[in-house]
Amino acid sequence: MATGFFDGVAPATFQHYNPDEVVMGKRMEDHLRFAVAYWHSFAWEGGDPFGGQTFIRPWHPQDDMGRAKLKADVAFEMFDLLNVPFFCWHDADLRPEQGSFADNLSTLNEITDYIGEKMEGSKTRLLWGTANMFSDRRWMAGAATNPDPDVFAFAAATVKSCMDATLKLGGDNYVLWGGREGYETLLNTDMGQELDHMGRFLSMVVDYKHKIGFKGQILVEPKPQEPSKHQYDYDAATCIGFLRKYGLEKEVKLNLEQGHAILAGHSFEHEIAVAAAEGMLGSIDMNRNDYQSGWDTDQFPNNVPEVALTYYHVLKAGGLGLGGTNFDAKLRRQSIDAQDLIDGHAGAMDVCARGFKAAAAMMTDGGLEQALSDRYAGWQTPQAQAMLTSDLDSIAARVLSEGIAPQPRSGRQEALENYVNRFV
Ligand code: XLS
Ligand code: NI
Ligand code: NI
Repeated sequence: MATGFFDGVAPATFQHYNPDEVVMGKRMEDHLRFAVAYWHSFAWEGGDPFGGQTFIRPWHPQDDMGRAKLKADVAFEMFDLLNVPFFCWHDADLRPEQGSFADNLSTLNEITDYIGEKMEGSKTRLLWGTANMFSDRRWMAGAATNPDPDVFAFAAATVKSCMDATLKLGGDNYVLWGGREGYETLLNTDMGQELDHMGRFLSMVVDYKHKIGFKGQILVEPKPQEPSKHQYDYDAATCIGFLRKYGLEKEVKLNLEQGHAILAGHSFEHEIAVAAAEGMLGSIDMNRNDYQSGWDTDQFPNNVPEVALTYYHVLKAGGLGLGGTNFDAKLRRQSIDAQDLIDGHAGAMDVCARGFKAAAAMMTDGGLEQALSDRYAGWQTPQAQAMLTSDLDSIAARVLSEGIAPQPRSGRQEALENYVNRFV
């Protein structure tokens, strides 16, 4: 029976997103793999640092299993209305408020059984699950990096329970985002010890993945700060260095987020290109930050030229694979209607589809790849290639003997920007 929450809501309409349209030999739905983020759409109540709840939902307050099930009913109604292939969750989004670990475990098992039954009647699959180890006060000094070993133990038990639930629901990925894995002040922080604990913790996650036969990807999600002043997973490059140090580079990939890239002083395509260069692009959290406020505003994406460059680099990297496009985005707190939830997601899907098609058209046209191969053409010569296995002495001798004198060439940035503009 329908909950009635979406009664009277106008259906999602799309100008650009057509799941069945074949682009570069594959259905658009299978390229983009859109996912709804349970937390922003159903758990967040509309608060900001200056005010509390603005959304009045029939499943509030979220402290009771009956209302947790109503929330799941509404969520699956929205997945159907949007015809969205995936969703993502934290444990704390799904089940009632946290108590003891035993309470958390039994409510998580109960609600994920319930969600599993709902999935049988729905097309929507699980893109990823994760543990919320940042909201409850027990996590205030970190989870795996907490100075208190009891918190490390609680974190290990929590991640185990969330990996079990992800496996049970057939998830394609398991994500770790360490909002409190960092510090506020070095005056009370042993950074080296915390990093070693985080590396060891992640190794245990990987061991457990293999033990339970989880075939999905393990992903870490970089973010430079907020809520912690300094987060250890600062950006893609920092995470890659960390994974290599602890020998996890073959086991763990990255879940990259548009807004986090901006907070780290990068473009989103920079982060994707860094991960792709290492074969570590796992999945993306698609959203948009306000460029003036300097914090993680988690808005729905609506900038087509930015999205086009994002998907251009995703396509260059070979696509999203087991990953997807998770809308880690929330309504503005004045957008209090059920209709706003539909409009936010449908608009985001359309913007991504439009950007994606522009990216595919640029790939097919090949103009940017041609410009790249022209720019690096000098490296095709045997002398240039030989330099890469040579040494400074021999190269210096050749510069003298051949009188090598570089001739600067235009980088043609404006022409390339004009080229991109023809597609977006
Ligand atoms: C917060 C993160 C979070 C992760 C999942 O900024 O983006 O939502 O994606 O814990
Ligand atoms: Ni985020
Ligand atoms: Ni995210």
